Amino acid sequence: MCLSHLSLLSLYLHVAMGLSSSKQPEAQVLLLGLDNAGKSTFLYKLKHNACVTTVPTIGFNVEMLDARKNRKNIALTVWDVGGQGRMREYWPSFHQDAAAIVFVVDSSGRERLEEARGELESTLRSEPLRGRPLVLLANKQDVNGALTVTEIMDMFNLRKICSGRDWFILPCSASTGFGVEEAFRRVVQMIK
Ligand code: G3D
Ligand code: MG
Repeated sequence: MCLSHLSLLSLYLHVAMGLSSSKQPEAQVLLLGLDNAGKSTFLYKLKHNACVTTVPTIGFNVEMLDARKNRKNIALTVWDVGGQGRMREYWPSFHQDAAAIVFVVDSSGRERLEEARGELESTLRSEPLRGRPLVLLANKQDVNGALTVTEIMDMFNLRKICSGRDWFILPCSASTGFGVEEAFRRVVQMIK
């Protein structure tokens, strides 16, 4: 998989969905995080307001969402790239055209937080993503004992690793829907 394939696929999706001639502003959003963080659940909750039974994403899911900003419609393409180890090497291919990053963390999985922190840090070091806004979702807040936003912010040293970009962290539960719309609003607000 390479960038040109992605651009072609994106173009194909726009044509297929009748958006190619709409002159509507467009933006691509990257949905990242470890496997099992809740990315696909978040995406389908947002898109269909439904709890869809997810299977580990092999490759990627992509959805188009309509948003409104400054009284204009924006067509958002959200790429949900598989988080499993072998897929992570493809993440950089998706960086080029991303207007914003949404990084999903499983707040109930303390044992993988360090791994998630490391992945976020290396994502933010990617040159094409320099200055791109980040929304960090502290997901699975419905689980007893889930880490709070403040705890994750401290553990990830977010203020430091996000210097030079707009960022926001917010609690959510992709499966119940708590925080999902708010997360989307934040993303739209931050897109330049
Ligand atoms: P991924 O796309 O990041 O790999 P998925 O993750 O969206 O496939 O979700 C992985 C598992 O976490 C799924 O459970 C899903 O239902 C669950 N999940 C996602 N978001 C939440 C949440 O906010 N709260 C809780 N409690 N669970 C969540 P299964 O059991 O299907 O593997
Ligand atoms: Mg998935």
